[in-house]
Amino acid sequence: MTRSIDRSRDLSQPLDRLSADERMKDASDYLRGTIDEGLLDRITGAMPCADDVKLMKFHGIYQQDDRDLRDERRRQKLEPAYQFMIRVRLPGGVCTPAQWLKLDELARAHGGETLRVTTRQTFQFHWVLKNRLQPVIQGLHDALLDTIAACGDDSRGVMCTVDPQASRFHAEVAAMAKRVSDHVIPKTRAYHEIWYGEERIASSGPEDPFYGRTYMPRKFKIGFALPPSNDIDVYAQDLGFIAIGGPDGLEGFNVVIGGGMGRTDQAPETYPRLASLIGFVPASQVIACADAVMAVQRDYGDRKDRQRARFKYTIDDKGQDWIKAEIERVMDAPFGEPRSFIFTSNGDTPGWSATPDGRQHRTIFVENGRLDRKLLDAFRDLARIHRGTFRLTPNQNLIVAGVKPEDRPAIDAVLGDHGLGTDTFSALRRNAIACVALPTCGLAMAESERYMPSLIARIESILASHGLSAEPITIRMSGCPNGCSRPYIAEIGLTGRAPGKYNLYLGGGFHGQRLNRMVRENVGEAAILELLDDVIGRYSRERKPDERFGDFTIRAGIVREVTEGRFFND
Ligand code: SRM
Ligand code: SF4
Repeated sequence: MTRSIDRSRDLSQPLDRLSADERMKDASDYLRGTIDEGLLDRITGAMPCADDVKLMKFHGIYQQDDRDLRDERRRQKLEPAYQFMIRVRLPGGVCTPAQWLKLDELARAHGGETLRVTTRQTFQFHWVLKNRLQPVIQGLHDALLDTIAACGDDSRGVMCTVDPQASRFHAEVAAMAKRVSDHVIPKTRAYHEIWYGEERIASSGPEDPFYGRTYMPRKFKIGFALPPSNDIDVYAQDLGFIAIGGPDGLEGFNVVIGGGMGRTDQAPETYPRLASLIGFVPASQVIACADAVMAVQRDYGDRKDRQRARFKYTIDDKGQDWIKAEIERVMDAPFGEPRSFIFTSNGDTPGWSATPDGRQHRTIFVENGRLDRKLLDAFRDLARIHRGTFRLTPNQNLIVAGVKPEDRPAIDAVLGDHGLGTDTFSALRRNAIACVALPTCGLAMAESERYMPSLIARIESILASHGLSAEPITIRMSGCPNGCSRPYIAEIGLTGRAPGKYNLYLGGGFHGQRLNRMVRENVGEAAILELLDDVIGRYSRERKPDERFGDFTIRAGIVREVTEGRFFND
């Protein structure tokens, strides 16, 4: 019997046996809750109803407070300095100059004069006050942008390899990523009613036929990679498609399932996992495949324990062979044999590059994706003259894409005027990612974005002292174990444990193909630098030609290779 793609059946278990979040979703009237009432409450800067705070995530909005001010405000008996983060839905990270100018205008007016490029190729506004939420979302709507399903238990922003020179199939694959993104977003009209003020239309059937009333058990992430670039870190996706081309064009995709980074310290039942390769689908079957994979996770994912509700745990609990067979049954087609492919890097290459169609692209390094006032000014000037698109990279950088050769001098002139004409950053810094963390992230245990630049400067000195200044090494920092910078696949990974304290990991693969392993737990900067000095020194003396740092740490016996796709901290 073929299972239905639509969620026509009720949950097999009574709701009262499921987690509180499941009951909250079920009672939300397809993500409406009482958000509209809460927005009108002017007594507090927060949403008065806790369930609405959770529901707003499905609308791409997070309630936060300024953690730098928490203690002081508590002392003054004031409520926390509430503000909101808004995440835009931007499949494949593509935006037009007109959209850029709108984003810039909204960030200056309502978002603390800053924008953040995220590790999943989109923009985040921070510092938005409750009464400014509707103006921002309506402003985005004017620029044909929205924030639907940028967060929440649904399919998040769909990623796509950004480097347009990587493959002649880039346009086809980017269009596919957009199609999948449009296909998998929730269909409820709640967003339109709450944020655009549209009237509720009576619906004859379920408002969200695929998701049903309780949506996914947890967030679900999809990405498209174009070898040889693995910039999207396809093995960190719940569902990854690896594009395979042939002599006649794009043939289809290898499919990987069950990637994920999040773990909880001291909870060994949670772990990062690399996605497993399960087969090949022709390009014509991508939507059906995405539907089937999501339907299997929707129906079998853990809805009692949110800590184990991600797809990676469903796969490990049910068994990969069983999951694959179930996907094939829902898809009504078997997977083909995986095709061969090679990844060489998961980073970006700053500077100009050319594509076969005669266009040029300028990749600009943006440290940790933070667009401050200075960078906003520069990109506003670029957006005023640029006739192509902007691309946001999964490494938090920006590409001025599709520049005609005759327009290049004007782009160079603007970059020069803003001090962005030359790329002077070290290879280490260019291959670094840090998550947002403090002061906005409510889950941060330690600094990340604000601390990483100074730590890198110290590691740069170590590399220089060992004659390795030009060595590209991937380094990623997260302010907590959730791993928003995908630290568990970096050659050097750091995750926050407490203020100034981090777990240190070594041994990840240079192009995101291998998990790393913890080598120091809960240590400060001095211990981190001492170990890195020792290991980098050995790397300089003992490395084989072209041997990557992560590979070296394994060959030299500094860390044991993680071979099972999971992470172990022993
Ligand atoms: Fe993330 C939660 C920021 C990519 C794993 N993430 C959060 C929240 C919303 C904190 C919260 O729940 O209150 C952070 C908001 C901070 C702030 O102030 O902005 C946050 N995550 C980010 C971003 C902005 C980091 C960045 O510096 O760019 C990234 C936004 C991506 C986007 O545009 O959609 C971001 N988060 C990721 C990634 C990387 C990826 O998806 O490729 C991961 C690891 C992959 C994965 O999902 O396994 C990731 N974020 C998490 C988790 C752990 C999930 C888990 O399975 O355990 C959480 C916590 C949670 O969901 O409970 C989380
Ligand atoms: Fe916040 Fe942790 Fe994600 Fe960093 S890794 S943004 S601290 S949830």
